[in-house]
Amino acid sequence: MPENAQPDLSEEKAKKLGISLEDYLLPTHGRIQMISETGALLPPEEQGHTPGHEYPMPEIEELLEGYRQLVIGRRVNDQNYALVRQGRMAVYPSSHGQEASEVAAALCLSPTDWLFPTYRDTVAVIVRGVDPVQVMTNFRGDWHQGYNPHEHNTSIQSTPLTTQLLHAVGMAHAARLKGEDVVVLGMVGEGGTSEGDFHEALNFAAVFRLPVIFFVQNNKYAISVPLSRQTAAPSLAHKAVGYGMAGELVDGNDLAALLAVLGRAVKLCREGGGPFLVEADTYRIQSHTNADDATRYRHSKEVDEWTTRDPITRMRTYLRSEGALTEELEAQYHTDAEDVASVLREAMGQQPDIQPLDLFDHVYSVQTPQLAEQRSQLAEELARDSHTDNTSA
Ligand SMILES: Cc1ncc(C[n+]2csc(CCOP(=O)(O)OP(=O)(O)O)c2C)c(N)n1
Ligand SMILES: [Mg+2]
Repeated sequence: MPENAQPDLSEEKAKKLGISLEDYLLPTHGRIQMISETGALLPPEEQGHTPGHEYPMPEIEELLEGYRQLVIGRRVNDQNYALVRQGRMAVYPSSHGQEASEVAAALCLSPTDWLFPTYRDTVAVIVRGVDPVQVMTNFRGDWHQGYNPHEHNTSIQSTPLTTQLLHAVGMAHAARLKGEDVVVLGMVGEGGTSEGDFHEALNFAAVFRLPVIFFVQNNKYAISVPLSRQTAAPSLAHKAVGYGMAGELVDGNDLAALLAVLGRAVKLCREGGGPFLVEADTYRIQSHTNADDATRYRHSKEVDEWTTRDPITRMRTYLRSEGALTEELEAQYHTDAEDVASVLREAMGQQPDIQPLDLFDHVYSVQTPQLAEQRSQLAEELARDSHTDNTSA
């Protein structure tokens, strides 16, 4: 074996479990789910477990903190959606209905791990600890991303589809070369799995056995394009086996199942058993963004069906029935959520100080002649406008 090659731990694990490598790598039959849509704990035989795909229930404390973040995440989604409609923000891709996947993606990592989110994953970024106002800077049309990725080991929210997975793999490879203990989680939509970058990222990560979790939120639509036009595979999690990595399909509206599956993937990645592909079966309840009218390509009946699988009511019912979620705690969580919403309203109500010429300052260290020309054209235009403003005042 070449000196820098990693051992294939999947093969060892499969052998220990007495199952074939394929059975270890392929997702479980069906999907992993722990809490039913009505909030009841499913009996073990209905949780989707097969040998090599067994998951213990997360601790109640972890679920309570997850639930708190769900409540805050839903409030953030709905507040931002409203701010866009009031014209106080340019655009907001809401993850309403997908909050369990968002929260679990952030909570499964340690502060020293790295998260690579997409434009959809504002809630995950906030759960990582990034200031919500800084996060929203990007969506109000300011020129910069708004937060420093190194402060919370959370990359910028990627808008070019799937580029973030290549960056995630690069980060994991660099950390390995530097001898650092870092697990990387890259988020992507099901539409993003059709990009060439998806193949390149997964193949590189698998060949070099990097500690990366590819977390696909299958919310059934890529703007107006449905899942059926995206893939003919039995599930997106099945794609893993072709690369030689393990894949798992999990109920993306079940916080408990998500924390269990992602938690195990993080643990195995840390031990050298990565990479992993995890698909969350979820649904985008609202429009793609405010620039989209979802009624033109899907029926309200479908949305209604998914609304009954809401991740928050389900976890609330479970935690109440366990006696863990008291009325005091619940009131506290709602106060926490209102506090975040009011900070967002206050900040987004302020006019940002935008200097249009800043656009040219951070692209090249030495500007191209074309950019220099455009800059001076814009400077002239701005000077003309301010002159007109002054004379008309
Ligand atoms: C490389 C690239 N191609 C096209 C687009 C335009 N675009 C923006 S969002 C989107 C749909 C992506 O769907 P999906 O990956 O399922 O993520 P979701 O929006 O559902 O979270 C497309 C095609 C883009 N941003 N980047
Ligand atoms: Mg999608």
